[in-house]
Amino acid sequence: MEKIKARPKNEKKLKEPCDYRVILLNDNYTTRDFVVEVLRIVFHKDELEANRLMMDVHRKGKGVVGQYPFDIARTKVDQVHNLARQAEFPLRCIIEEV
Ligand code: TYC
Repeated sequence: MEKIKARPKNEKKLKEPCDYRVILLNDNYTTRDFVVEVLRIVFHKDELEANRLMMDVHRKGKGVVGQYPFDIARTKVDQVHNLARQAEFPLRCIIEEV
């Protein structure tokens, strides 16, 4: 049987790109239905999970709605803010390095 060679000592390990959490923030003006829609459209949550997440953010003030590589996380944040702006809601989300 062929032996699997160990990585030579001087060979640098390639670092995995860092993931980022997307965190949704509660506010007193955005409707619950709108938040659920955003969670379905942008984060591909089903109805049940979207409702659960929305209520979790509503009760706790914020909550993680996904974890992605930086560019994807940033795009999701932009999508949320664009949808919120169009609908004239103050819904906000932020990213945080894992
Ligand atoms: N707190 C809002 C309300 O009662 C609902 C809401 C939930 C808003 C989650 C934002 O990220 C949010 N209408």
